[in-house]
Formats: sequence, structure tokens, C-alpha cells
Amino acid sequence: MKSIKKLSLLLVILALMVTMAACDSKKDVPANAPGPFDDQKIVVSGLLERDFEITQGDLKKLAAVTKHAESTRSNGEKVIVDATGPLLETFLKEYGKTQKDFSRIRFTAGDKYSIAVPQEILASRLVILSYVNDGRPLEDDYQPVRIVIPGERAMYWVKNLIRMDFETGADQKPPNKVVFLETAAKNLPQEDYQYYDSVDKAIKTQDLIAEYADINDTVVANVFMKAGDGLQKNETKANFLAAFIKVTGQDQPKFLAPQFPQGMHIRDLLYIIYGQTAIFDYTEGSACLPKQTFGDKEGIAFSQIFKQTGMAGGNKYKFTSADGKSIVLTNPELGEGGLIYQNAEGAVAFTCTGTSGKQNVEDLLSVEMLQ
Ligand SMILES: Nc1nc2c(c(=O)[nH]1)N[C@H]1C(S)=C(S)[C@@H](COP(=O)(O)O)O[C@H]1N2
Ligand SMILES: [Mo]
Repeated sequence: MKSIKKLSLLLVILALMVTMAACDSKKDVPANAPGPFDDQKIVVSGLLERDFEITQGDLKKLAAVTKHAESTRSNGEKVIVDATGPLLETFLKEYGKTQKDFSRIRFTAGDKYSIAVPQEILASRLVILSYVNDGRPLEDDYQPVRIVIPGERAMYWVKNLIRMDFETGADQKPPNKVVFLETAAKNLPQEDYQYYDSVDKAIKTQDLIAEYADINDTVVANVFMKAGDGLQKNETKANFLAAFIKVTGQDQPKFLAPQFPQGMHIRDLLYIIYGQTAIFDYTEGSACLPKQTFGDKEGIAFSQIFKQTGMAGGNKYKFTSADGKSIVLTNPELGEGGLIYQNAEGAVAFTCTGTSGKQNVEDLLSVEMLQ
């Protein structure tokens, strides 16, 4: 009995080994073997005088690497992959370029997902144009290329790639005006926005920018956004202006649009930079920035707004409140610098004590640098 059992166990093991070997025969196929997605096109813009197209087949002719990469999705799940394909650097070399030549590279996917990889990442990371993952061709909905950047978060790993934009952006001047989102939103049309099980209020980015920034600023190609948790992103002007900012309920303020894949939404917005206007959320700022006290009030130091948004300091500032009234204060009149806080009515307010005594602005809408 015993030996029969042993024998059958041995047979089962043998059979398993044979099938495993058969399955493994896939591994003998070279990673760049021809496949059904070889003709799928990817538009390349910004490399040559004119846009052109490359295919997965073209990429298979370049020297490939395999790199292990791990990241976490925003919901906490792990993404782990061994990504095979040419490095972006290898592709760029064909055109006499390197990643370091660009201020950002935007990857766009077939499902409308898009993200710009910033200069800091381009300067320090390997970017893989992968067509094989974990030794197998990509799943159909990941074809023809999945960008993988080991060491960077999965939001940069664009699957179903259809377009690459190589940007050498003209430098945008630093902001010279800050608008407080809470005050601005009170004066804009708000619509119901279905958000999971709740109905929240949202404003249109188009309305916000038309009213409080220079919507005709032609230098603007990208709109920069930063969230309370440190997330930073550039969105295209067109995508930005076709979106909403949800100003009530969970995760507010949240940048979103029904036409975007979820990964493009940004929760807990701290500020937006559109051209030379910074749009700042006081409540988010008070939650994530160092606190400052001034007499019996607690808030954010006025100087923090400059530090955060990269707004240049000046000698003279115009403070405007929601009712349109404004005061101009010089540096000596600002004294120690001033405080942005939430007043008893729950509105954004400003206070300072300088050479002309105590100054207050209730329901603060904006601060503009005059000189
Ligand atoms: N085409 C496309 N690529 C995308 C996304 C998307 O929605 N569409 N989401 C990104 C985000 S936010 C994450 S976290 C990862 C998710 O990894 P996955 O490829 O395992 O789904 O894909 C990134 N690449
Ligand atoms: Mo994500």
C-alpha cells in the first residue's frame, strides 16, 4: 500500500513538472518577439519639427532592459512588476536627446488618463517603455506600452500609452496675486455634484479662472496643483478648464471631472497656480502648514503663502475683500508680517500691526503685489 501511494505521489509530481515545463516554454520566446499589437501607434510630439508616430514594433527593435518596480495605489494596494522594454533614454538617443533636455514629459493614454513627469524625476529616474510585464506580453487594456518608472509612484505608470509630449516649457513668471478659494467659491455658481453616496457642491474651474485669474494668458500651457499631503501635479490647460472643484463634503477641495479616470482627481487641494495667479485654500493650509499666533488669533503667517506658492515678495500689497473694498499696505505697515485666519463668521480674514496701527480685512478675497 505504502509504496503504491509513494509511487502515485511521484507520478503526480512528475506530471506537474512536465506541465510546468510546458508552461515555461513561453519564457523561451524572446521578449521582443512579434505580437498582435506591433502596429499600434504612439504619437510623439515635441521631439522633431513635426509630430510623428512610432509603433510597438519600432520599440521592439531597441535594446531592452528588465527592471523590478513596486508602488502603492492611492487605495493602498500594491503594484509590483518586472517591466521589460527599452529605456526612454535609449529611444531618445536615436534623436540625439536625453530626458534631461525636457522640463516635463506628458504621457497620455487611450482612456484619457494623462500625467506629466516633472524635470526632477526625469533627471534622476529610469523610465521604461515596457511591452512585456512579468515575462508576458501586456494585458490587452495595457497595450501597446506601459510606462514604468521604478522608485516613483504608480500614478506615473501610464498604461495603454497613445501619446508622448516632450515639453520644453517657456518659464512661467512667479505668481503676483493670491486668491482665497473659500471666498472666491462663495461668489461663484455652485452646482450639485454626485460623489459616491452624497451630493456635494462644486464650482467650475472655468468660472473660477474667468472671474479671478487671467484666462487669456497665452503663456499658460500647464496648471500646477499641490495637495495637502504634498502631491504635486501639472494638468493641461484644456483638462484643467474642463473640470470642477468640489468645495463641500469629503476630500474637499477636490479637483475632479466626470470625464477623467479617477487617478486624475486630486483631493485636499492646497493651491492652484494658473499663470501668475495662485488660488489658495485657507482651510487646507491651516490643516497642513505651521500654525502662527497673533494676539488671541491663530492662523497661517502671511509669509507662508509666499513660501508655499513661490509668490515673489514686494513692497506694496493690495488686499481686497469679497465686497470689492480694498486697502493698500506697504511693508512697514505690515509690521511683523501679518496673519491669515478664520474669523468668527467662518470667513477668511487678515490682520497685522505696523506703522499705521492695526489693520484688518474681513472676508479676504485676494492679495495682489503692486511693487
Ligand atoms: N491608462 C491609464 N494608466 C494609468 C491610470 C489610468 O487610469 N489609466 N491610473 C494610474 C494610477 S493613478 C495608478 S495608481 C496606477 C494603477 O496601477 P495599475 O496599472 O496596476 O492599475 O496606474 C496609473 N496608470
Ligand atoms: Mo493612483
